[in-house]
Order: sequence, then C-alpha cells, then structure tokens
Amino acid sequence: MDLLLLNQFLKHHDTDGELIEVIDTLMIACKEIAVQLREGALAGVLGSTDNTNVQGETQKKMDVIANDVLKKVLHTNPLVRGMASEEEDDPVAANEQGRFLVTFDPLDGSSNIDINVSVGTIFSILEAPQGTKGCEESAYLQSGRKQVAAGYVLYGPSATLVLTTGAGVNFFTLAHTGDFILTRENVQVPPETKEFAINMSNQRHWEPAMQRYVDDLLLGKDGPRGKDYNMRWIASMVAEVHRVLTRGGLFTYPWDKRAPNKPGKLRLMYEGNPMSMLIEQAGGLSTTCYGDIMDVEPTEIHQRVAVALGSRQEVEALQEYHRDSADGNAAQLNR
Ligand code: AHM
Ligand code: MG
Repeated sequence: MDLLLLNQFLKHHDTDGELIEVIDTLMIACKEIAVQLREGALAGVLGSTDNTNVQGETQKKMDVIANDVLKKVLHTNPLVRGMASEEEDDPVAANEQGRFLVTFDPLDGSSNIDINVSVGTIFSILEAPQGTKGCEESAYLQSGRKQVAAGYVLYGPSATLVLTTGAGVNFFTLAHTGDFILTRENVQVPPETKEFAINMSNQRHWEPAMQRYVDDLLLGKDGPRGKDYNMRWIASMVAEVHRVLTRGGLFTYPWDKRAPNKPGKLRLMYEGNPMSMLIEQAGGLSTTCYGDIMDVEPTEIHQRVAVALGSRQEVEALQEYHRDSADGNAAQLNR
C-alpha cells in the first residue's frame, strides 16, 4: 500500500495552501495532546482541577493542558487571527493579519479521561471577516455553512484525524513516525441503521416527540419501525460520531426540560457545527430536530444546540416524529 501523508493528500486535492498550513499547525498540537494522554497517570495528567469553566463544569487537568497546547501552538501560525475554545470565556486574539479563526473543544468527552476511554479534540476553521479582531466575539458568529474545514482527532486505541475541507471526509491515522497517514478515503455514512445512541437516563426529561421516537425504537420488530435496534452510549461525542461515520447509526443529545431555556447540552460553534459538516460531507444528516444545525445563525460563542445526526433515513424518521410539535419550547429554541 502506498502511504499518503496528510499534507500530500491535501496538496493532491488542490486544498488551499494556507488552509493546509493551519491544519498542519492544529495537528502539531493534537500530537502533543496524544502524547500526554498516552502517558496518562505516568505524566500526572489525570484527575480534576479546582476550576470551573464558563459552562460551569469542573475542568479536568487534561482539559486545561489540551487547551493550553492548542493556544500555544496556534499562536505561532501567522495565518491564525484568533481562536475560541470551550475552555475560554472569551475568544483569544492571535495574529492581527491572520486569515482564519479556529474554534475548538480541546478535549471532548473529558469525563472519560480518568477511566481510560476515548476522548477527542474537535475543531472548526472559519475565514476571519475583514476588519475584525481575533478577540471579537462577533467575528466568530458565522453559521456552520461558512466553515472552510472541520474535523476531530479521536484519541482511542489509535489516534485518528477525521477531516473535511468541503470535499468529502477522510480518515488519517497517526503513525509511530509522527505522521498522519491516509487510512480511509471518501467516507460515506450508510443511509440506514439499526443502531442509536442517546443518554437513556434522561428519557423522562425529553419532549414527547423524542420519547415517542425512542419508545418505538425499543419496540423493535414488534413496533412501527419493524426492526430490532441496538443501543450504544460512550459519553464522548467524538467517539459516537466516529462510530456513526464508520458503520452508520444515529447519535442524539436532545433538548430536555431540566434546562427548558437552553436549546440543548452540546455547543454549536465547536461541537454541533464541525460534526454536522463532517456528517453532511459523508452523506448523512444533522439536525436540531427542527432544522439543519449548520443553518442556525449563532448569537454567542458558547451557545448550545440540540443535536441529532447520522444515517440519513434514520434522521429523517426522527424529524418526522417532531413535525407535530413545532410550537414547543425545544422547537422555538432550535430553529
Ligand atoms: P464535554 O464537552 O464537556 O466533554 O461534554 C460533551 C459530552 C459529549 O462528548 C457527550 O456526548 C456528552 O457530553 C455526554 O453527556 P452525558 O454526561 O449526559 O453522558
Ligand atoms: Mg465537548
């Protein structure tokens, strides 16, 4: 097999040279994060800090380390005007003349770090609007359709970069040489599935449409869906999306009534949008249950969104259950 390095692959596909440079820079940071994660307890990086982030969540040591690594490395690239992170209250300016803005969740699924289960870095790249500063929130408030690239690095048994620059989705595996090597090209999400992922312990809090949908999945062959389903929940969006991209499925984190005035749990700018771009580029669908996630016009950098994504036919079926609840709170907040 001819080994194709990330950089060579992107050049062969006529990717914008400056965009390649930013992706390369991101991968320098992700390799450093992968090294720290692999050392785990040996490097003293497990456990929590005493801090909470802007979301009100306790930061894990690795959340802070991953965030610092990304910030430090992205600052060195003159093409990066600024960055916004799950772990930063406000956007951070980098290089004034930079062409791009980068948003990221430095370590998604970080509740899994201490139990040695997969986590990942999610990123999204936008063009910086003319005349804006990298520390200005308004510069980042662009819909998901405006992303020029999106992806994640899954730190699992192997470290895998999953990337789109708007021309399909490809997997690159981190080799012992430190190179990301193409291992799957033009990934397609199978249109049908028998697998779904949702945190079932929240069932009583969901809106009625979501409850009905999941009830029918659980009825299997005996219910209206006419087939038996299997369920998975890793509590790491990166790992769930990776499964969906690899073998199909539906992943959802819906609105729930414990926080009735929030659209959902996951964040739009560095979770919902990049994952939606990947899923759509692979032929799947990504929705709030009431509209495409990438059509949501953002109003703040840390805003939340309801997420349902995956195999096209399954996501369409889920949307169908929501058609008659268009007046509810979840619908109002997720349009
Ligand atoms: P995080 O960005 O703080 O790690 O939170 C996001 C995570 C997702 O990776 C995952 O899908 C979900 O939250 C897990 O939620 P739960 O704790 O309800 O299982
Ligand atoms: Mg996250």
